[in-house]
Amino acid sequence: MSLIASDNRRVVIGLGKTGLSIARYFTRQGLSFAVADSRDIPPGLDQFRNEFPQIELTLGAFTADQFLLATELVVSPGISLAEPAIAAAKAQGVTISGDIEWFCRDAQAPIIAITGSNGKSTVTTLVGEMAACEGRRVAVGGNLGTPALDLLDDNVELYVLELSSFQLERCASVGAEVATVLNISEDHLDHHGNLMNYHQAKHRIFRDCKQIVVNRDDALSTPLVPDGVVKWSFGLGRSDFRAFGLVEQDGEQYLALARDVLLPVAAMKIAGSHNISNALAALALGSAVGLAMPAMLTSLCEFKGLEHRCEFVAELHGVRYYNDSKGTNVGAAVSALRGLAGSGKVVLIAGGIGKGADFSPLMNALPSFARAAVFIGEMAAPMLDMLASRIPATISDSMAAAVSAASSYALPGDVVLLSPACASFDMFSNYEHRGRVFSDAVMALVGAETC
Ligand code: UMA
Ligand code: ADP
Repeated sequence: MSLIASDNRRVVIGLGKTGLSIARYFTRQGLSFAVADSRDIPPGLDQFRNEFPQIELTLGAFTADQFLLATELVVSPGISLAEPAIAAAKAQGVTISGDIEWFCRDAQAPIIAITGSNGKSTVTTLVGEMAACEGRRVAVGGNLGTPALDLLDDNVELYVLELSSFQLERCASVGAEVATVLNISEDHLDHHGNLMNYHQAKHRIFRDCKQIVVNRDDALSTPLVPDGVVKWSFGLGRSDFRAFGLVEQDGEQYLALARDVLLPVAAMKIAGSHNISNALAALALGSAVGLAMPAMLTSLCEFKGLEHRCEFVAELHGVRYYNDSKGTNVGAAVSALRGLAGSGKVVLIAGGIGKGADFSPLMNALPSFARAAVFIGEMAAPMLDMLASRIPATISDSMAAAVSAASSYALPGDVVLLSPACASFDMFSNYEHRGRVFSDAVMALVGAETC
């Protein structure tokens, strides 16, 4: 039996931030729709009932034939397309789309589209700040912050969108002015099944784009595109034509484009080689839409980085504590580990929900960069096993205990780094919550030791 009335055959699935933004958009467009969410009490329920009292809403577990009479399912990113009720409808020819598809069809200004396994939020924010610094009317959002459809506005001159693999897999064509896959390393394999599917979902960002930005240090970031598509690149090697890179002069490293030396790396506040990559990627994206170099360089010098991304928390007894709670996959944790290991060593706090990842790159990196490791959450015991005593390690059952254990391993000059390589939902409501609990535990330690 279908719960969808015959004049209501477009169904918005999911009532989180995305579902609400789609409902608002369809209402503005005068399009009829119904809404379904598999939860009994989804997060946007009260807001939805207030804003859309007339719209049909179905709550609770999806049933196999629920969507068979629909013409289109507009599916939120958090819901798998393999969900049996959705897969059954798709097999019957029901169109599947998502918010980004609708956004891209309607957006009147150029779109800078950004995806990748890591660095998306940093680069998206940076490009947005560069455009604002130049005085462009820019709208920034997508997977980061405001859902894309809530950004649509005729006054906007430039859209900067962070896009996730979930959003891209349900978008037929982005049509961006410039698109990039910043890098690819394993993530969300519990959802995509394998790296190939994840890679394919990410590369949909290049569909119908006019220009691309590729990472010379990551072959998986390069798409096959027609000859007419303009190609920019970034990488930590030498610069070249339309290729941002690094040059060394008098022992100092500089960001550069072709033969132009642009900015000493030391002038930026964000640290680590992964952030140099992010800065070069942002310069390439900004250049592709004609942002002026002085405005871009001013923004680069001013940008302090985002919360929960290699964020400095405090120093105690010569040990610096960093919150990288957004390091939610193995690639991110490895780059944070490399980036923050200076003259001392790192004591790493990691663990949580593993998302089906292969942890061997992290385990292999630990002996070179880390003095010790403290594991937490669901992955704690498996990670301890995988480490196989290559460095000292222990398991803690709370963040406070993990911080205390890490501080007892650390020596002056070391860094204690929370970069979990995992999702947070086993112990925390989200990565921000995990980061705050870590920072609070560090500050409590500082308070106790300095009283
Ligand atoms: N859910 C159900 N049943 C439903 C609908 C959703 O159980 O019927 C569950 C999902 O399984 C998921 C949760 O609800 O666990 C949220 O899913 P959603 O699609 O309703 O999420 P939104 O509130 O719409 O937020 C989404 C993005 N969330 C996800 O992709 C999981 C947000 O990215 C994004 O900011 C927002 O749209 C606006 O575009 C968050 C995220 O974690 C920050 N993204 C992942 C990441 O960055 O790694 C991809
Ligand atoms: P995303 O939005 O893709 O999750 P963020 O900019 O929020 O990316 O950064 C998340 C984490 O990924 C950071 O805390 C850091 O550990 C790591 N990271 C950031 N930029 C890069 C990069 N270019 N390469 C590898 N890891 C990175």
